[in-house]
Amino acid sequence: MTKLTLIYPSWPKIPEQTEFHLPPHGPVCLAAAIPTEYDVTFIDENVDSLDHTQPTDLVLISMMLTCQIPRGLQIAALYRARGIKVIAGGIATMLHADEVEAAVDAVFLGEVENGRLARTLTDWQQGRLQRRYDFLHDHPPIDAVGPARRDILNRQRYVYRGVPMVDLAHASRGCKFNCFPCCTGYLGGRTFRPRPIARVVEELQSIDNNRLFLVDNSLAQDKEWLLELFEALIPLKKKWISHPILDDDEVLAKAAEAGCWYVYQAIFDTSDHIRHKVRRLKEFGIGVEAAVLLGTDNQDVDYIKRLVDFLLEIDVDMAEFSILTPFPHTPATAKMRQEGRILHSDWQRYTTAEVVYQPKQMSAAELQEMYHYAWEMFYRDIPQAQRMSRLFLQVIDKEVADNTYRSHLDRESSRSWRN
Ligand code: B12
Ligand code: SF4
Repeated sequence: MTKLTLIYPSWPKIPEQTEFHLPPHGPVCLAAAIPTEYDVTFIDENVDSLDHTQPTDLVLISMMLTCQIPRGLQIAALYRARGIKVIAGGIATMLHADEVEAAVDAVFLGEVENGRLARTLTDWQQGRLQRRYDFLHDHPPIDAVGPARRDILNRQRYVYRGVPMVDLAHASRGCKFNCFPCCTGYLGGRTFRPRPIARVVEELQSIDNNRLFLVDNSLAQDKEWLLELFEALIPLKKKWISHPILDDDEVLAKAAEAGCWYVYQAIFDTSDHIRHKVRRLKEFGIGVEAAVLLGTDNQDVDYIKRLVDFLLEIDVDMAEFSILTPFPHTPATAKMRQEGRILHSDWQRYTTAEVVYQPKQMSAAELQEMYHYAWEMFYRDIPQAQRMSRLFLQVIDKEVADNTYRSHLDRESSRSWRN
């Protein structure tokens, strides 16, 4: 049997964030499109060590983040030195296509479904692998997206304090918005592409994990579809996390009923609009993890101090601070490049924990200092681990209420989380 090694390179973690590892989603979706005659070994270098001397016929490297690129290219060089061909794909490959193409045998840009990856593998087997497979602006039909192949994951590796991590899944692709720091418009296109709800339900039902992360770009794109999706999720009794959900009472109520546990909510100002949004989410029993971008052109040192006070005042459950980073193919980067404000392209340092551009109303050093200030101030009185435990307790309480709590999976029982 032809042996494929699929590798997810390690990336530098954000030092301020509690370190945990989620099962990668790109690789399991990609694996679902590999024909069954191939034997697939998956290595997530974030949780497993890679032995590049093991026998393999072909290497596939999946890269999601810009800061994963340097390590991904190092791995490619190790295999190519042995004469083994390397194909790279995934979000970061799409964003850094030329650079990656120069370091591997082929780049695959875009989504693999509808036989596209199978045809690429056939090209390789027949000795006519092309340098570039470009499907970036040619998305496969959305109903070609099948259930991900989660069986390739080494499950025991994705555990935090004895508790299995959430499983990742998605119900749609594309995003109709075009927010300035974001590259999803370039990647998945600006058309909302919802998967057929029956197929999503079928996939989620088959996942042997009650806790999920729906990684859809935005659950704020189509009210009717959302209501239908959430209605269909109710009988599954899954508990899930997501990116922002449409700010609409009917939708939020249905999301809560469908098991929404908490959302990553972008918080960019101290307005009443945000205050009400957070209050309403909480009223519906949905937790809030604030995703806070620091360093936008309207912010100065005082603004960031006020923002942190505001987060504490409106009582979000968790906060994740990121420094605005000029990732390729975002509107923000186009503007910064034009203004000559990008300091360097050392991708390893593009983690969002480090300032890599010249802010407008602060020095780079001041912004870096304010980033540390934000993490420290927000978690000063209630540390991160304690806030995270509270969120876990919320899901445990929801599960106990609807008889889905599986205490044997949480090796540290709910009692230990409460202590
Ligand atoms: C899930 C996710 C995460 C998860 C990742 C979990 C994990 N273990 O993998 C978590 C929450 C950890 C995460 C963290 C971060 N993320 Co994130 N994340 C995403 C998200 C929402 C979805 C990615 C995904 O799974 N897509 C769905 C899969 C199916 O698509 P895919 O990967 O493209 O795979 C398809 C194809 O590309 C192809 N494919 C994939 N691999 C390969 C390989 C080969 C060989 C081939 C042929 C094909 C192929 O097959 C798949 C099916 O068609 C994206 C946004 C988005 N929607 O893409 C942001 C995104 C990737 N994240 C981003 C960012 C900025 C971050 C953070 C830095 C944010 C922060 N400050 O915290 C952190 C990382 C911090 C750190 N250094 O520790 C940016 C990337 C920017 C960049 N250039 O680096 C994105 C694009 C979001 C954005 N709005 O800009 N993230
Ligand atoms: S930030 Fe979210 S809503 Fe905005 S374009 Fe990116 S994925 Fe879409």
